[in-house]
Amino acid sequence: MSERIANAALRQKVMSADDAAALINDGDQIGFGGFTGSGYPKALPSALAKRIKESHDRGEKFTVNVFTGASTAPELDGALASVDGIGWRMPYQSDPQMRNKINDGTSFYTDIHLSESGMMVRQGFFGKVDYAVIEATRITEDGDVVLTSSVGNNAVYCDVADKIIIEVNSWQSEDLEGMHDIYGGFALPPNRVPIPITHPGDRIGDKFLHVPQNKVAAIIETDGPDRNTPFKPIDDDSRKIAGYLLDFYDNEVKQGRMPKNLLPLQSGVGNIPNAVLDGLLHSDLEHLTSYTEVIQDGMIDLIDAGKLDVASATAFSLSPEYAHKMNENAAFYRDHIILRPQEISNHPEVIRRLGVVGANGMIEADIYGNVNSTHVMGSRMMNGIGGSGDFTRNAYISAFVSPSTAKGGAISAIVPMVSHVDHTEHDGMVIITEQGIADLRGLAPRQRAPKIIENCAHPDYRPMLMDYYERALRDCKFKHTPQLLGEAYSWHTRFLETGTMKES
Ligand code: 0RQ
Repeated sequence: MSERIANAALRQKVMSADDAAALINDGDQIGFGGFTGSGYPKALPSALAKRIKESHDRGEKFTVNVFTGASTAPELDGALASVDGIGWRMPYQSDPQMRNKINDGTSFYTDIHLSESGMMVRQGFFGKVDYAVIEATRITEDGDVVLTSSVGNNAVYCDVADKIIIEVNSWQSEDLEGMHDIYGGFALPPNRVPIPITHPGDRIGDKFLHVPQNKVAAIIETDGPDRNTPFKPIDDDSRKIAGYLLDFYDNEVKQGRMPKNLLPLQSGVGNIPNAVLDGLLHSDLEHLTSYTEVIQDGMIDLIDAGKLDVASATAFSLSPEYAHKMNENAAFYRDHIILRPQEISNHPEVIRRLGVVGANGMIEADIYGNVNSTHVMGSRMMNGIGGSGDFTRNAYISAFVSPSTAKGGAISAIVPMVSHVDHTEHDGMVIITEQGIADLRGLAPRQRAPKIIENCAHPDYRPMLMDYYERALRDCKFKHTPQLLGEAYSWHTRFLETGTMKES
């Protein structure tokens, strides 16, 4: 048995994943660890999926409700979704199987702000949580848990669940001990107190997660890696978008609106944020900080180059090469990285106080600056809102970044009216595509539309958008936000009918 379980009483609870899965029943609500493919339990979900499949083969009903931090991996979302085992799911996912089950109507999905997911569980809106299933790199002699590559909602689920199952994963570095900062000061109103973070590097909690030993129902030993996906090489459009964003930051510094080392940075994951981090690496900026959700490869490069002093997040989202590097050098990186509960990494109060500078991806924006991050053609769920709303509403500067077209040019990312709204025109401040940048701060709707169309839309769609806007301005009775309601979604319906938003 692994010496990573130092507590004698908890060592008695070690069992196989199949035996632990046998504890779980139809209808149970399970709070799983895991955030962007890091620190999720690797063995229990597959064993549970097997049990669910066997039940279904016998003609019995068996589904569970799945709570997580954010997206997980094929071994969790994929395994359970592929056997139709998930009745309901929250708060964020990005797994292809899970996405299909949401979109074909098999599973319910409640897509909520990541900062609010734990809070709502504490408030009891989702009912009783039966099991918390989390991943640890080590259990101390006192029975405290050293978490792994994500913190997510682990603390909430362990606080509220009836029973706890812990996977102790020997693939994860034991040197992660000291990287986590588990804040336990949450209370429900009217007893809330200020969260005492005034700098991204502040530590306000404990390095261990304390779990009540009497709730621990099983411990499973594992040794599998996180779902680490390699990053695609940075493409030209991403480089252009990153260039516009960095020039914009540079100008903010020149205007005296940001200090020379910028403000704490937040970025989504993907090609464009990666290009931004690469741009920062090749800039002469120093003493950068980050207050974000996920640590990605580019941030590790910035730490290595001595340009990023500290990064605060709730999880890693690293390529296999960088995950290996983290495992080898966690003792060094823990001086520069803090992993916090997502209730804190994404907390509006802290984001607003620190003046975080955010940049997130989008599916589409409309000519007035409303943004859709989640639904393709208004109905098909892509991933979820994730933390984009937490940051966008509260950041000092909120940018949305996207190529100006999708699906080989058949879809314009700038449309007359977004087919679903995640971020209203009141929240986003800057829109950037490879065509250019529209700084919308302080602009009224009629001042925004020409700017977004001229600066951000693809030339193939620019005349169509301008034509729509000019006719809306002429024919709409009310001139504040002119729309032609009978036509506003014609771009989406044309795509659904003909396969392109372009007019024939
Ligand atoms: O589809 O995979 O089939 O090729 O959407 O698009 O351009 O690769 O961009 O990976 O950055 O994702 C908004 C989904 C963008 C993401 C979204 C299709 C496109 C492609 C992916 P394929 P790209 P990205 C921090 C904050 C919400 C969560 C968030 C997201 C696929 O950024 O999930 O921000 N955001 N979290 O073809 C139809 C359009 C489209 C479109 C793109 N207009 N119509 N399809 N696509 N635009 C991070 C966390 O919270 C963890």
